[in-house]
Amino acid sequence: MKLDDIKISRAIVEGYMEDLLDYMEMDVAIGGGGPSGLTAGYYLARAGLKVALFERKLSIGGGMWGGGMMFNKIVVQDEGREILDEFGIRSEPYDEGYHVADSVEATSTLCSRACQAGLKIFNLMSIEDVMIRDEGITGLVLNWSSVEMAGLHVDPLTVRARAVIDATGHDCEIVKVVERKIGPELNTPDGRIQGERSMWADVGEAALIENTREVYPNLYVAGMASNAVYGAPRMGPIFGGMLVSGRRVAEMIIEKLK
Ligand code: 48F
Repeated sequence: MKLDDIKISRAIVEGYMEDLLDYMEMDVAIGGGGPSGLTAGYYLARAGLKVALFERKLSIGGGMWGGGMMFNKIVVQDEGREILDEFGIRSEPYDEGYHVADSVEATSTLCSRACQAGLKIFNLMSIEDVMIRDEGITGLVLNWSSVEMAGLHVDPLTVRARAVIDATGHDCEIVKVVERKIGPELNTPDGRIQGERSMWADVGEAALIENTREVYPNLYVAGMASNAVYGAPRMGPIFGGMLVSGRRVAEMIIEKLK
């Protein structure tokens, strides 16, 4: 077969533009492709919702690839193992209630299974703002990460969504934008971001599920962003809570939108 370079380029541009136009309007937009965002995307897509995830970096997976201090293993507790099993990610029991998985297998499988369930991932895009209307958050304001990195002054584009999930991790970037734009109106004790506390796996993991909530109309927090917004500890390389938080936020949104 003789290959035509222009045909290859045309296939990429046409395919991408088709996807981008298709996802100008969707049910759920997820910010951040770490374990909580990917898990949420998997369960939402499996429930038949139209859902896209926007990730700043080239690679998907957030803080899961590196395990703990670059030892590429993650630990989950029993509740997290259920979700690893659902994805077909292998784990080994360690001590009672602890399970160890290979972080590369875990991350790549989460990503692959979520895509195959119907989650659309746009990588290399950064969420720089949100659309705020009377009824709450109605969409995301996006730009290429390369524009952000180069410090170029280029205006962004918008996509509409019925619900948005902030799964941007420790920095809770979407909630931060909302706080900056509207002041102390968040669904937290004083309307503001409470800030992440120091590492304490036991307390952090327990608080995470409680903190996976709707923090402003149509804006939900999942994963580490939840603990950062609600003032709970970080938990280091135990990942069960991230997976359970992703599933929990999906259940909440499915219940609301369906
Ligand atoms: O940090 P991250 O993995 O978030 P998570 O799902 O999981 C946290 C754990 O990895 C770990 C932990 C476990 O105990 O504490 O840290 O809560 O993934 C967040 C992703 O969001 C992307 C970022 O590049 C990362 O891949 N991200 C952050 N801000 C933006 C963004 C933004 N403004 N636009 C797009 N992506």
